[in-house]
Amino acid sequence: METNDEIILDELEDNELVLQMHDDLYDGMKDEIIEGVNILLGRNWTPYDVLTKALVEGMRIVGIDFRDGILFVPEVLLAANSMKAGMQILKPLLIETGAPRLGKMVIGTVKGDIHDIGKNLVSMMMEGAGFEVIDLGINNPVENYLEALDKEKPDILGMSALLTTTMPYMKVVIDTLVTQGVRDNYIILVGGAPLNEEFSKSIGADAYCRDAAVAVETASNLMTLRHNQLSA
Ligand code: B1M
Repeated sequence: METNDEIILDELEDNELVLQMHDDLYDGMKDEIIEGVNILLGRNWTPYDVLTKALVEGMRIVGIDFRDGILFVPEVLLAANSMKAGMQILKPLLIETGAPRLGKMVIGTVKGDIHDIGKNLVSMMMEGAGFEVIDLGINNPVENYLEALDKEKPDILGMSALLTTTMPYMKVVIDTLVTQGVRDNYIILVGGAPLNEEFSKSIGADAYCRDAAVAVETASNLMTLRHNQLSA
């Protein structure tokens, strides 16, 4: 069997290179992911296409084998680190649109949950679309959200959860805002693989965002609606 050392990434056709990058992500080969990202960018791929077709798709495959007990936490961590290294290269490119500020968002992964790749992607895409983003990181208790909302006065609160055990915590945050009488000051967007529209409605969020692109679209639409309501 051919070993990875013998593969020269730069000599591969685009589609072969993307498949090889899925393998490299799976194997947690950070340097190869960095090289692959740079090659695709050098071939005039858009940063968004590199992100979605090479990295996000690769991580989707990792997720399937993690679920099925083929991959374990240490291996998935290596894959996640490789993905982050690729995202680091893409981040400034996705952000450098020079778009005017559309609004401000505070975002964080909820208490008990340390998954942050999806949230980071949402932050990057929102910044790229012209939003100012305050990222609270992972494992946020309700106090962190309250403090940030008070300090930053954002238009949007975004919450991320990747576990069925942590997604109910989003309701804890929203209920606290309701109790304090400030719920309606914010557009509340939620996302993460185990969520859906129905869950989002049931906890009193404004919208569920399936992915980062939907998050940007939804945030933009709801901001426009808000401006129109305020100026009516
Ligand atoms: Co975790 N893990 N994990 N994990 N992990 C999942 C989520 C899991 C589905 C894997 C599986 O079984 N197939 C499963 C959850 C099962 C469940 O609850 N139903 C799981 C498990 C069980 C666990 C542990 C419990 C494993 C263990 O310890 N035995 C443990 C929990 C740790 C904890 O949080 N307390 C754990 C740990 C880890 C690692 C640390 C190894 C690592 C995280 C590294 C990191 O994030 N820095 C990890 C990873 C990488 C995954 C998978 C493989 C990949 C997640 C990911 O990054 N996807 C994941 C499997 C999967 O989801 N398919 C899995 C790529 C990312 C781009 O997509 O995060 O969905 P995603 O984000 C999308 C959208 O969801 C949306 O937009 C993003 C971009 O398009 N979105 C938002 C997300 N947040 C949003 C917020 C918004 C809007 C949109 O706000 C406005």
